[in-house]
Amino acid sequence: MAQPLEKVDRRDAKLALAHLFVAFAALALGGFAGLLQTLVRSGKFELPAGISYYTILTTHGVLLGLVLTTFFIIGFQFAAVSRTTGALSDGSRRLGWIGFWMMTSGTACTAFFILTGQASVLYTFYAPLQAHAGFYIGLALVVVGSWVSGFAMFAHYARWRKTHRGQVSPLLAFMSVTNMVLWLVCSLGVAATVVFQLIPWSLGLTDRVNVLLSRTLFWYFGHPLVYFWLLPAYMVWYAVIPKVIGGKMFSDSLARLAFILFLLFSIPVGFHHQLLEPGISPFWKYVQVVLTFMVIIPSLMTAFAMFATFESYGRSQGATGLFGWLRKLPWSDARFFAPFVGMLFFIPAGTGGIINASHQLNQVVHNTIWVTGHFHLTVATTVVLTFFGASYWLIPHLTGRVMTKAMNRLAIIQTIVWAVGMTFMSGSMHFAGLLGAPRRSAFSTYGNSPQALEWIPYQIAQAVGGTILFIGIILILVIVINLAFFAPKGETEFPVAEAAAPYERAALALENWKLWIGLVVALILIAYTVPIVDIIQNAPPGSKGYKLW
Ligand code: HEM
Ligand SMILES: [Cu+2]
Repeated sequence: MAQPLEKVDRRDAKLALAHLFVAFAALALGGFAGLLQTLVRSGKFELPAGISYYTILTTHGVLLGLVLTTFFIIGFQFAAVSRTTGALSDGSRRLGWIGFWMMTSGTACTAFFILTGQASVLYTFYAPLQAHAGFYIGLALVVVGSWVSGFAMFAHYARWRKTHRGQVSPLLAFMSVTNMVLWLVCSLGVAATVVFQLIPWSLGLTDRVNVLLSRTLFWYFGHPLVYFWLLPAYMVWYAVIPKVIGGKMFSDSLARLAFILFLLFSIPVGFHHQLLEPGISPFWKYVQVVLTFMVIIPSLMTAFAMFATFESYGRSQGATGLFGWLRKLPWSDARFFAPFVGMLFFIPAGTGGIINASHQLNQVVHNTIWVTGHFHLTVATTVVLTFFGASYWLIPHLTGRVMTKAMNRLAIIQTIVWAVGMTFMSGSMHFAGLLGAPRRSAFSTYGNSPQALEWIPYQIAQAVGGTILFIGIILILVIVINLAFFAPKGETEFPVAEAAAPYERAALALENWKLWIGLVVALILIAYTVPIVDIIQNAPPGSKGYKLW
């Protein structure tokens, strides 16, 4: 007899779906802004009606970098937790909805001030650029709302552990909790600068702001932020993809260890974004760069585990030779194909990251559009394609529908369109950056100076890529709307892989949260205490706010 499918509770499904809808709405608006940016930067197009380039760029960065990611991740994790550890309690679900509405109203508030041109400070809102206080207040609501949702997940996980003493928790629940711990610890930094520095300053309660302190607190958050984006993609790779291809997970304990290493080494490293910032001693920059490079270990562990899963599956299907197993993979299944293409893009993306974090090479690429090229490979391709791939089973699972063959084919096309568009756009950003083209600049030709004219061919290629990508955005929206509202009714599986070997005892030790959180705090104190005391004690007079747009 067929086993009933293990499903996300219907009430939890609604909560998860609400998050996904906001995420895809952000993708629609933010994607359009992205298209406009590439057109402006080609030097062949100007924004109508006096709209500022920086308004558009702030919209794009906030909606895609902050809103799309956070909403998708929290929605996905609520579904993953409910699927693997059972329906949320009424209390946890209520917390989830409170978190959702706080984040949504915060987003609306922030978006209002951006779109009315009162907050063109870009998504990093670097002081001394000063936005309307409503921009920061909205952001604070988004962050605090995400904490409320995090507490809902923690409470649910704690309840599961109480009723399952001595058992190893399901992998997806463990990973979701790890990611929310990472998020909670790092977003304390951005909350501190927003609440204690930027809000009083933008309200006029204080006149001046300590610029270096606020940037340091921002990057204390900003680097782990990228791991907060990446870890849910890794959840899909480790715990879902092996099931999608019909194989088994290479090792459950290895996956858990990798997540713990990401938790340890993604926070005490923010200075690698401030390598060219005066006021931080080279010694502390060096310490944080060394810690940065530690993250290569869990990254290579992940790459190894994924390819081990693929190869063992292929060989179990009778593949021979060095690469024969490649032919056994389900290339025509979009649930596999989209995340797999994401993985491939992570190879150049990660390599670029090592370049950025190296002090000497950083001087070549710092603040050039190379950096923008880099994170369109990491977040806008690896992460986003994995999220798209997850949506192809998650949305129909939650709405009680099935993906048709036609939609699957469209999803394969979507993936190819995205890969081609991004190769053009991100590739030319990398090259133009090496030639010195700045990022975040409304100017393209700089009055036809010879140096700027060298960049124009790349910026035209960038616009070609951006246009192809925008087609990709339309395709994914068509698929998502179909899966949510129009696809045939039916049951879709939420795939969760089994480990190749039964649980190892090591997995239990990896749930020693006191130990891991203690280590996280210790590493943060080592990396940040002395420089932050120095930044506060030896601060120059603070800066007044500037509105340069
Ligand atoms: C249609 C697809 C997209 C296009 C055409 C596009 C285009 C661009 C361009 C041209 C810039 C740089 C502008 C400048 O520095 O002057 C940019 C910045 C950025 N993009 Fe995208 N992008 C797309 C999708 C995405 C996605 C999916 C994400 C995130 C998930 C993303 C995140 C960002 C961020 C965070 C910035 C930085 C904004 C800043 O520097 O303040 N983009 N994008
Ligand atoms: Cu970083």
